[in-house]
Amino acid sequence: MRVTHTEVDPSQSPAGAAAARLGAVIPAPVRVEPLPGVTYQLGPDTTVRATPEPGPLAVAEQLAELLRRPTGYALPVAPAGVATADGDISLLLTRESTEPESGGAEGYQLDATADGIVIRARTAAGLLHGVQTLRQLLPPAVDAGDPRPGPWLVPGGRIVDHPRYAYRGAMLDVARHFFDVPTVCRYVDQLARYKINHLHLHLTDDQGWRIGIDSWPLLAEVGGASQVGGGAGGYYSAHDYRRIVAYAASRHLTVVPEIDVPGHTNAALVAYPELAPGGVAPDRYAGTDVGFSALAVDNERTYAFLADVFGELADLTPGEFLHLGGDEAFTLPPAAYARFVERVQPIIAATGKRVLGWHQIAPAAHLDGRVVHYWGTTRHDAAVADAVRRGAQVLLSPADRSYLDMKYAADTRLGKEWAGRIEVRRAYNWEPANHLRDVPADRVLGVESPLWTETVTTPAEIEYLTFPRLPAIAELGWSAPGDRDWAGFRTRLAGQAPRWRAAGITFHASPQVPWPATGDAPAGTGEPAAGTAPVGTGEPAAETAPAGTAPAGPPLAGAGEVVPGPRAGTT
Ligand code: TNX
Repeated sequence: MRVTHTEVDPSQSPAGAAAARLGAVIPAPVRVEPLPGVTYQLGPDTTVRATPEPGPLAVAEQLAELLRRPTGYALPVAPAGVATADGDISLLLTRESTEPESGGAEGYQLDATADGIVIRARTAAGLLHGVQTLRQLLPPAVDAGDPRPGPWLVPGGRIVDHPRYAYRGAMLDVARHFFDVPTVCRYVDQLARYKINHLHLHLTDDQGWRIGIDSWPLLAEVGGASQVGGGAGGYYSAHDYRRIVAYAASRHLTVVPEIDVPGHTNAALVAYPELAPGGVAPDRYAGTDVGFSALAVDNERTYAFLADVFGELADLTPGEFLHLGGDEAFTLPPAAYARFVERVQPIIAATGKRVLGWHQIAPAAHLDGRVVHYWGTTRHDAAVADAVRRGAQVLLSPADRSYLDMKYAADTRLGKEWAGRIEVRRAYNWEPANHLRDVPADRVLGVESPLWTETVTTPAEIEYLTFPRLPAIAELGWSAPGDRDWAGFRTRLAGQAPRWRAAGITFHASPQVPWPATGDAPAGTGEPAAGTAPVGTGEPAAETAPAGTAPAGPPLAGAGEVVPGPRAGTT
């Protein structure tokens, strides 16, 4: 981030401190220009104004809804351009580009003066990213679900910002343990704070099939009724899934659904033994091994099945990608596996979607638009490099950097260790553009942090593994290398803790971060105790919204984000 005009000593005045805060944003913005001595104050008469179109008005309503509870102000939403008063917040769609032509359409410009806040962007997504920045510029109490005293000050200045990568993702494995719609929506809100724009849902695995498919009803009804450890499991009906898609869309995240084939299919084979090699039904599986299951890849019925499944999923999914999994099909010889992938890729393309698959699909024939999802731990992969030479793009989730299910340290209770332990500095200190040798920078589509859930059962556990590593990966996806450094990041990260506490977000109090002292926090890293009961979160608005519409209110900010149980501690 370039910060200009920093001649004010922040310790000398509240306004100076406010100016210093202008750059205290994650992901680091492209350009930050403080206006020393200038401060905006949100007040009881503030109106949130927006260009009178559905997208901007929806973003304005979200912002107002977020701010009403902590401030206690009415914060009406009104169209921009009429009777604008001093002190208003305006969200304006503009034709003018706030970013380079190649930068996509998600950029924004935020201007804070004593007279008001103006966020300009070319798209509603850009406006929402500007709103997320504005939230971080307000005091941490803005994240509280109950009334707080204020004052609600924003440092004066201008931020001009746009993302580095078009794809900034997070994956939630809802197959190993099932998570209900409110929990997924809560996660969406947490991801949106850090300008993540894709939610990858790992919908199927050996332990459970989580999406209702009309033409093969037993997949969900039978295949969904299990999970790791033997619990009841669950699945999303098409209606549930649409609610997740609509909620994510209201936060400008695109859902990327994954049906993992040909391996990781035990639950599907329990439901439909005809798809199993030899037609033999396997037992249900509630353990955590991988690689033992596979579809009957030489059976034509398998491809009719896949055409039905991906066809229905494509109809439910507005986003451009369908993820076919493709990892760890250890029982298949390479040639049979490649033949399978070469049959499935065109099935997905025929639905009008782009193919995304774990990088084991790399050796298969190229198909226009396909993306290989790298999850390895080495800096070179000959098959991936070759797939890129043949036209593929790469999505980066190196397991030793971006996997949210790896333990932080030896004493982390949750998580695994096969890709090493990942403290937040390790998650942050790598460079996507040159991570893989022989993969040119311009073939990298973006980055994603996957959360596998073999060891994860509650929202608090999801959060503990997600924070603070997700913000690190989010910054790699958004901010250019010249705008990033660990020393600055850890300081900005420390500033997020009071916000997470106010919002009730559980996090790992990493010893690598200079968290502010709170006085009331318990010692330790904040890891939830084993056996902590699943948390009943507030019912989100998404629950009540009709399918296919963007729900109005943010259920999960403020009070709805409060998670009872152990709070994160400080170091
Ligand atoms: C590997 S990463 C897997 C998953 C496991 C994960 C656990 C990948 C594509 N496959 O099946 O859940 O490790 O860390």
